[in-house]
Amino acid sequence: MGKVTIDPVTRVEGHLRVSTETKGGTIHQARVAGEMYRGFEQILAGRDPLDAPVITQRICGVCPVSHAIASSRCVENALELPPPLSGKLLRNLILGANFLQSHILHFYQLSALDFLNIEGILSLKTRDPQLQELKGWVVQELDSNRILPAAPFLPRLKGDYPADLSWTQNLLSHYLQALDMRRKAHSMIALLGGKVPHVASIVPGGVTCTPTYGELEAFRGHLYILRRFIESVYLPDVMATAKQFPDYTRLGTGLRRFLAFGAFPEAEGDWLPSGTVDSRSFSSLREGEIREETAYSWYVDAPEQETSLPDPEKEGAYSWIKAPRYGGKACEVGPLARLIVAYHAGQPSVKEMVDDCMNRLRLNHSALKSVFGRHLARALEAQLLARRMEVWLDQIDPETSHVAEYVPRSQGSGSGLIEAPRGALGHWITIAEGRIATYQCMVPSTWNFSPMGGRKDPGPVESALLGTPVARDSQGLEAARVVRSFDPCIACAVH
Ligand code: NFE
Repeated sequence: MGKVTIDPVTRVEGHLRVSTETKGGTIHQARVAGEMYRGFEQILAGRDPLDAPVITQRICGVCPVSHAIASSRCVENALELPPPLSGKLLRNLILGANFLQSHILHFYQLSALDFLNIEGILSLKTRDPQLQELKGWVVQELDSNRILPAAPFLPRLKGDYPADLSWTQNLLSHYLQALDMRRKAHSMIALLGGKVPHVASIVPGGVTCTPTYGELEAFRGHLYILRRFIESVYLPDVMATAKQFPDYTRLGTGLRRFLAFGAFPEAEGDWLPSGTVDSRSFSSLREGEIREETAYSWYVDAPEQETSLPDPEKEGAYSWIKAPRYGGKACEVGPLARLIVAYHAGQPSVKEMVDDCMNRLRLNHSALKSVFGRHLARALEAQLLARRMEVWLDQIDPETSHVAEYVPRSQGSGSGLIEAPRGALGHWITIAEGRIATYQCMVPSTWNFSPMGGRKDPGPVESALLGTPVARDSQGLEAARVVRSFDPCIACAVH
């Protein structure tokens, strides 16, 4: 029996601990824990409901757009302020740009370092100028005899990094290019929403920006470059990396139960559908099935009313993350869940794209439920989304109003269910006497990184870690690859 704890998991926002126990060379028990309480729901009580989208954006610097939209939607439902179609389409463009930057960030800056043979690159002796430049990133040369490793490339966990140095060099060379692409995505958000992470234009009732034709064309120019990068660099890089690590197209399977809230409204309904898939069977979403459990979380138990009152001394608890359940069951959320729900709901463009990708990789569709399935789902979604954003852009009429007229109301209650880059996101509000009475957020990483629920049932990441083979002298790299495939954001998960 061996134990490996990663604390903190690096290259994530927030504080995440992963503890594993191994028996016979594989992980047979895993616990994931969020380690810092925040209390946004308490901060919101008593405030003006129109301030909720501004305050909840501060939950996270990676996905403020998603919180702004979920928050605006719950206030809109509570105060009966439905946004016009053009407001929804502008939000789609702002959120879409946030998805693109988030997925690119996740693969290149957050995940790729778990796979790249950096030491192999340093051992190469050729004078190739590109190689010399790459070496310059990963070490700081003091003089000809002494070198210092440079973060974030070195030092790193020991592991089975591949011998293929031409693939390594190629992927590493895209690291900086990816940073530039992310900057373009942020510029797109700035054109319609304000400088990230303070997206000012998303309000209950719609979007307050009034983009000119010139600004829409500037947005289109960035989008074109991003789409080309996704199609010709990002997706091919993910597919090539999956080929280097065939084991990880089988590992990290997890629950096989998927949930999506639906995303990107159009005139005829959501472009990406909502629903659940359990054992390949699709069902429509029923909001009443969503609950948060707290049996192993440091919160006061109050089964009939959602609560976020902290209880740091709670016996048996091990995480500041709560345990959302759908119909009493843990569910995986995120790009893979969106893809699988859309596939089983019969969305034709998703089906065609997934079938083509799996054929090209010569992999069965079951390989999607894996570490590389999640990476592929992100890249495929980015490709599909970048193409769809061009359609939304064509539908924007700068001459029309993008926001509903505000009619004051002093009470109501409502929910705002959307998809954030990392998965299903819900905000719920009740308003009394013009102030927020209660506010709840259920966030993608809360679903995926949940601790055990009331039936001692493990959360999605805890399940996905089970059965992962680990090296005898493992420092946790195998577990880190599984964990990171879910794209953790613990700032969001705990909020
Ligand atoms: Ni802090 Fe977020 C996304 C939201 S995740 S990054 O995507 O909502 O849990």
